[in-house]
Amino acid sequence: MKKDVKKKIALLGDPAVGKTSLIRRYVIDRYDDKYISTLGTKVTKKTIEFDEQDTELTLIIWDVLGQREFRKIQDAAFEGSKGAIVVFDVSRDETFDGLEYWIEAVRKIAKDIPLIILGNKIDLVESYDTANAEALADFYNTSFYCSSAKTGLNVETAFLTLGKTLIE
Ligand code: G3D
Ligand code: MG
Repeated sequence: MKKDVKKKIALLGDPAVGKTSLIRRYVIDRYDDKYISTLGTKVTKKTIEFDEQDTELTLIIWDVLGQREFRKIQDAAFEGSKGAIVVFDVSRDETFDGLEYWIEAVRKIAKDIPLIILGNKIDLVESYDTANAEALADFYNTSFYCSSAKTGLNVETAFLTLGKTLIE
């Protein structure tokens, strides 16, 4: 019989890095420029079939509000999370500096859960030096991808990679 697995994951990162857009791109395969700010946290579900593992994985995706002053709401979102996608915006360096805050915050609550680091909005820059992001990913023992919610680049890859880790 097929295994039915449900896992909660969280998307986090500074405001406007593209968390909500990435979820929307992944779940309904659409990108919308006219986007309404996320209020609090929002939860979306997406089911992935892993035929080889004979497993159906339902990701319960928490869209975590990016303002750091909402720490209590964030902690509630991290509670019980089995994985996280940590997002920054490659066109705004200050959002890269924010990664450490987010990773430490999620690790404090959800401990050593697997993480994926995404440098989003890669469509906005002509070139991007990934050295720092790769070093950070190494430090936290995780993977780093450049992504675009706009073009869809690496969006599915990020969720699938995390999902696969969660059923292993
Ligand atoms: P957040 O949920 O992290 O706060 P949003 O971020 O998903 O709301 O995105 C913030 C803004 O960045 C939105 O623009 C959105 O359209 C844009 N955006 C998100 N991802 C990408 C991307 O990959 N490429 C580009 N070019 N833009 C992106 P607005 O104008 O609505 O503020
Ligand atoms: Mg949002």
